[in-house]
Amino acid sequence: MLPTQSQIRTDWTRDEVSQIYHSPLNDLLFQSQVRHRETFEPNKVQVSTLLSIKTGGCSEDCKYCSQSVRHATVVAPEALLDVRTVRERARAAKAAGATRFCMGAAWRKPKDKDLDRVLPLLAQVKALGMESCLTLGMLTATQADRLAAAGLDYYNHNLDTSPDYYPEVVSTHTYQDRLETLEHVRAAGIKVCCGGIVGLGESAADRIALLHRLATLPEHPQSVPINELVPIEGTPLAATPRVDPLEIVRTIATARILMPRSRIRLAAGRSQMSDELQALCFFAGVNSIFFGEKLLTAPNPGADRDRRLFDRLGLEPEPAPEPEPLPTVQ
Ligand code: SAM
Ligand code: DTB
Ligand code: SF4
Repeated sequence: MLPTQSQIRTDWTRDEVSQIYHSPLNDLLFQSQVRHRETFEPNKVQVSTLLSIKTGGCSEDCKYCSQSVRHATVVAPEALLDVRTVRERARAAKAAGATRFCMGAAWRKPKDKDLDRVLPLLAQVKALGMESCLTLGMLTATQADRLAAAGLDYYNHNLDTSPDYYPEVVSTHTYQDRLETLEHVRAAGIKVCCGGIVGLGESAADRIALLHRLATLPEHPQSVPINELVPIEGTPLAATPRVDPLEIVRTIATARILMPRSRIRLAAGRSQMSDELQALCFFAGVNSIFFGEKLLTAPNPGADRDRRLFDRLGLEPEPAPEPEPLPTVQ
């Protein structure tokens, strides 16, 4: 029998978050594992696959990103993928065990006519009975409503770091812009996928401030991706020293305690992590990953390595949830 579930709180103080984050690691991991087991099956992991549907050429200057026009990286701009390619990639992802298909576009914000072209791609994913996720940049309220009406399950839009550190990493849009898009997505009734990056050169206080922001949104994001920076040649952060891996574990465990019913995804960076570090991340509260050779432009562990990892840890991919009916258009 599952233990009684703890209360969901969106009124955490920064001090409380800091105390949790800095507690002795054994205490932190014990607490996060207890929270985890209140809601989730401890050995089941949700599996998503990512596809970049529109790569590169982005006007924004996010210092970590391979797809910004401001950085000379190996990523060449590409046009939006066609319906057939997306259908094939989604089918292959489903056959490989993914239950959610996430499509990303390197836009600051989509134009309405961009959305006209994305909706048929979304329809392909829905037709396969997979959960859908999009990340297209900033959205207006009307655009979020359009995506909701089309049956989009999740929208990814990360806060990425603390409000104080954000301007050190991005200058072409603001934290407030990010918060407004999140508000539009939430108001439209789309599930929110929102997390951040560890290893941007931020301090522990910045990671704590990010976690505090996430856990005090009006509702906890249903999905919280924690990325480790994948250093990309040609970006300003290419030579950033690697963060202490235990800081990633602390970030995850704290997220699990603050947001006990949210899925926490170990997102970018698994290629550069040992199985042992990933094992600690699962123990700390991760129950979702990206599966497949590639993230958007950077490598991800291949299927073979992930099958071995799941075998070594006794983990199992979680079956797809029952699809929700499409909302009726009034
Ligand atoms: N353009 C949209 C946006 O910025 O929201 C969607 C795509 S963007 C690539 C999505 C997220 O990927 C970013 O917010 C960031 O968290 C993550 N990301 C991008 N490049 C990364 C890198 N090199 N290492 C780790 N995470 C990265
Ligand atoms: C998220 O938090 N991580 C994913 C997804 N949301 C869109 C993206 C990771 C990108 C990693 C770098 C790359 O592939 O270019
Ligand atoms: Fe553009 Fe998103 Fe990359 Fe920023 S993170 S440069 S907005 S694709």
